[in-house]
Amino acid sequence: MRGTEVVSVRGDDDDVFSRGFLCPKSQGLKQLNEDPDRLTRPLVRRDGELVEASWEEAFAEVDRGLGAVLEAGGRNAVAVYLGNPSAHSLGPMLYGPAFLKALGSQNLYSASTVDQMPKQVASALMFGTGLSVPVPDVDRTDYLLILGANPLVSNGSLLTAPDMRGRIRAIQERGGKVVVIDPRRSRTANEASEHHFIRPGTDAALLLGIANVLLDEDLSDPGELAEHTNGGDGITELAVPFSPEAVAPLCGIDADEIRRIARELAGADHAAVYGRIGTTTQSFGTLASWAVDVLNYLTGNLDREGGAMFPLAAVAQRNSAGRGPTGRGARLGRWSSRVRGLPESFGELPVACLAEEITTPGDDRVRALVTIAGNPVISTPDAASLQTAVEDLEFMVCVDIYVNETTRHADVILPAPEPLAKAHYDFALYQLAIRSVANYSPPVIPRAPEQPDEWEVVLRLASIAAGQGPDADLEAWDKLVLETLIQRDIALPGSRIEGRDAGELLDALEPRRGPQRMLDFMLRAGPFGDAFGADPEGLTLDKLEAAPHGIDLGPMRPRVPDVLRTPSGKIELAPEQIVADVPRLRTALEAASGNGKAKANGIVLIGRRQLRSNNSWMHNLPALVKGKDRCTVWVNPDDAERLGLADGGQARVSSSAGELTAPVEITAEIMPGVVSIPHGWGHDAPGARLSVASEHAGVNSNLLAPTEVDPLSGNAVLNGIPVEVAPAG
Ligand SMILES: Nc1nc2c(c(=O)[nH]1)N[C@H]1C(S)=C(S)[C@@H](COP(=O)(O)OP(=O)(O)OC[C@H]3O[C@@H](n4cnc5c(=O)[nH]c(N)nc54)[C@H](O)[C@@H]3O)O[C@H]1N2
Ligand SMILES: Nc1nc2c(c(=O)[nH]1)N[C@H]1C(S)=C(S)[C@@H](COP(=O)(O)OP(=O)(O)OC[C@H]3O[C@@H](n4cnc5c(=O)[nH]c(N)nc54)[C@H](O)[C@@H]3O)O[C@H]1N2
Ligand SMILES: [Mo]
Repeated sequence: MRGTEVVSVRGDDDDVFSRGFLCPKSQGLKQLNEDPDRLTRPLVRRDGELVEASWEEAFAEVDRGLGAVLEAGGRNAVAVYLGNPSAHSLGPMLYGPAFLKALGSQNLYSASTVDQMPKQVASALMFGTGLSVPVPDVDRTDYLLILGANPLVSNGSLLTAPDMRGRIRAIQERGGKVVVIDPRRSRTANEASEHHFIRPGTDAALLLGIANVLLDEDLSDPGELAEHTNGGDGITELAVPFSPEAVAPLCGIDADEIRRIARELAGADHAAVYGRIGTTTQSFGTLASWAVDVLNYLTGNLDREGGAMFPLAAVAQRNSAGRGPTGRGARLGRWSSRVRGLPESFGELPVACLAEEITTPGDDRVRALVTIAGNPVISTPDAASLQTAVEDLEFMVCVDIYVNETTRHADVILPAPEPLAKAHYDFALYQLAIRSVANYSPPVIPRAPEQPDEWEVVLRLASIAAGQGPDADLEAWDKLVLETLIQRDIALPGSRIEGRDAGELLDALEPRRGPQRMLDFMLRAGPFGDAFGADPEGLTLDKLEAAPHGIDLGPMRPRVPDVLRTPSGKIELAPEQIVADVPRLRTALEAASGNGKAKANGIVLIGRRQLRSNNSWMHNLPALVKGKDRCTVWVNPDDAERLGLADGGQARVSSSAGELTAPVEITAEIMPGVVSIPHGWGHDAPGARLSVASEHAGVNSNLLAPTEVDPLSGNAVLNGIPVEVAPAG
């Protein structure tokens, strides 16, 4: 920093967790700070144009627009979409729930249903909460089986572990093995000991094939965990039809290889199976997510050092709140989407339903949309339909930093401060981290003049949704949100502040306000906290502020049974809902048997997450888009020849949802029968204000994604989409 100018962005070598490792995207932060397209003043639509307005005018307009829709159509007429950055920003994380509660709409959507919802549903059914996700203990394992993840590019997801390249090399250096299952030879696959192409969407069958071998050859040994588990016997029966010979034609992996992988997995001293977005954004997402942990269990590696373990976070973790092992369990299917009748998960509906909820007439039809840090027009399926649908809305308000493909349709855009101007503590990532870590970063630069903090924007929206108008008493709202949290915690049996006096705790948090006060409370009441005096050595925000490189709280430790929150107090290895979906997988298996060849001729589409992209929104930063255009269709040489495609030529790719044209790259890194297009592109929309991104527009791959979902979780099927590919032009 020089004054308020950002000079450079560097890693912190003394950081207790990252040790200075930085993702290349971090270099974008400086350019984001300088980006003239980044919004610093609200925009309001006047005579069809988005023009600058004061904050007061903007909130008055939101009050008018949302108020009118609420009055005419009721609560469900307003839908909300929470995008990915909102899960990593204190304002929406801490105050978003107050806004949603004030609004009271069942039409809540988020990026979760184009991402990890299947893992959350499987985890909730098996372990009791949606974020009870076992994480591979990569620093102590000897065998890591990775399916559908590319942590060398993504930096690890549902697995917070900086520098996965170094950690993967370390496994191999200590004599261990890393095996990658992916329809593409990814960077991670290149670093691995072994890589197998897999036909997209077939991971659940492969995993059950491995389970079949473990059980058939008597290699399964869950050890002491069996005492804490229901349904273990049921697995044997479920796995019977999935012999390696039966699943091989579907998955495209030889039966002998499947047997060998199963034996090596069982034979390793410490092994972990890890599945990520390739295993969730597919038709059998929940089954695959479940089967990953069935294997961790069968091999005796669940909740064991070097296996797949439950992290313990310093704040906000449901599975360390109160007392285990019994709990309320999964909260799923309490209501359904109006048009297709798809079930809710953890309070939200599948975003694949959003367009039809806007366009289909009837009571409770969505007439207004609030987006917070999301670009659903690019990032969610059947993009063309959603695009048309949002044009049809009566009112739309976006909390965002750009006029992009989604926000260009807004009536009001409320800018958020840039990341460097916000305090940061990553609630979500720490719940999935291979070590318990706490690190708080205060804002490093001041906010733009008059720019409220993001939590203040969210609370004003809450006040408007509650019918209290735009001039909310933020101090009172802030206190109310905090008090609700405190009351819940002191009433919770087994909580570290059970029975304490709320007033006394509030006083102890003085003079902080806003997210800092909330965070201080959560740290202190959390598992490592000072419990407001009970453990003076424990964490407080003061302590974190005095430790700018973070505080390391140790490696993962076994947590069963206390971590469980299922009604039975046991691990549910064969939850009823999941077992009921296995026949659908058997049908796919039977369809592939015998005519595997015919099936393999059909081309399917997968995505390709890129190192210098962050889903759809970092393409306006010159450092991250320079070089040759990256939005290309990858085609295997055999397919290219058969289809008459030339490297550098154009291909027309079409699916049941739509079609697009993009340049071809021929490469043996993609499996025959599979093509790959990265998501997050398509920045040539009229009215968007993305001067750099529009020069590297690319195409939106989600024009091809149909609104099909994994039935258990409502997650969109973004991988394994049947397509036709032909030369264009
Ligand atoms: N085909 C296909 N589609 C995919 C995926 C895929 O693999 N394949 N991946 C999916 C996944 S995993 C995800 S998470 C989603 C992501 O989809 P979304 O959650 O919709 O996220 P983005 O498209 O990245 O858009 C983020 C928005 O937030 C804004 N923004 C950035 N920082 C801030 C901030 O601090 N505050 C506010 N208020 N706004 C901010 C940006 O300008 C942008 O408009 O995409 C999904 N879509
Ligand atoms: N640089 C960068 N980092 C990011 C992001 C980004 O956009 N850019 N996005 C962030 C977000 S929001 C998320 S959710 C995470 C995601 O993190 P990861 O899950 O690691 O994401 P991907 O790199 O997309 O890896 C998914 C892999 O699955 C493969 N795959 C596709 N279909 C199948 C299938 O059916 N079976 C199997 N076995 N594999 C399949 C793909 O080829 C790909 O290699 O990354 C985060 N980190
Ligand atoms: Mo994501």
